[in-house]
Amino acid sequence: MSVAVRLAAPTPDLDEARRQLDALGYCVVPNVLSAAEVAALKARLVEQAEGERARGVAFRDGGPSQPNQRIWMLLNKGRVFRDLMLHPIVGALMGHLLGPDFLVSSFTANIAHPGGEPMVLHTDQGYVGFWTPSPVVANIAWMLDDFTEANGGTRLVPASHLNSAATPRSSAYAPAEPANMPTLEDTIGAEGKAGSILCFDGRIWHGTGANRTDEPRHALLSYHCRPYIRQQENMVLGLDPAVRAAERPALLNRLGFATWAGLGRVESPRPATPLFVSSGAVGPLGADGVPIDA
Ligand SMILES: O=C(O)CCC(=O)C(=O)O
Repeated sequence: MSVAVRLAAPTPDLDEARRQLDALGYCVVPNVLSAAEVAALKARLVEQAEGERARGVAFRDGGPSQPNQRIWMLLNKGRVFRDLMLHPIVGALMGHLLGPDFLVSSFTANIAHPGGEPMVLHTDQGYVGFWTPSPVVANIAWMLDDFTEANGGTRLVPASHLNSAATPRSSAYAPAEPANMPTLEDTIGAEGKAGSILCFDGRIWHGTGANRTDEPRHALLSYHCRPYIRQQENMVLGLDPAVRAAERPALLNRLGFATWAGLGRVESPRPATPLFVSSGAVGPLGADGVPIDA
């Protein structure tokens, strides 16, 4: 790295964490999860990952030998994951970056196994196609193992969220001009103990690090967006109907089942309740109000 960079020291002080997010684009907050919570999340994740491999539906990446495993749509894969999306830290940090009505865009896991190669550097809102003065998406990486430089702790380019020159210039998911793109040499490895979170602004350049140890690095990735941005996981199509029927309104609202400024509605823009999971779409009617084929 050619110039000295300021690093975000892990902090339990959420005001300081928010200042670091603004100035550097990321922060690490320790002790967000207890050892028991980490153990429960990790046990469910490891079991699910094994199950997806056994069933032949595992998604692998992390280089040509594809050692890493991604687990998608965690919202369908255990109450322990759904509960996490209502953890107070989510509101405290996502609310700061994205406003109070942010949504869960996707909730996934990345198990970075030994031999995993660094992920291509990217920003999580590259598809927007222009730099935005505030983030429209943001991420929390929930550390279920210690994150270290050696085991693939997420690599970030500090303060790159403020670098409008390194923004993709097309509306597709395209890289920035090569001259402006950061390289791995510009990155630092985020470190923290299991139970910490790494929170980062959607404009910051980052990617999974290489895992040069003998142990896998387990992380949950909750990706959040402003309420007018399309979610990465399609909750309407993808959320198990049994989960939707049983879940708490607070969670369903955060998954996008409430209208926002008239968006996401079915029929009236003024639903009678804040939560508007409509099963009452109005079909073709004759002038007398009786359903017709049309
Ligand atoms: O696994 C990580 O450390 C980060 C993953 C990431 O950057 C991504 O999925 O876009």
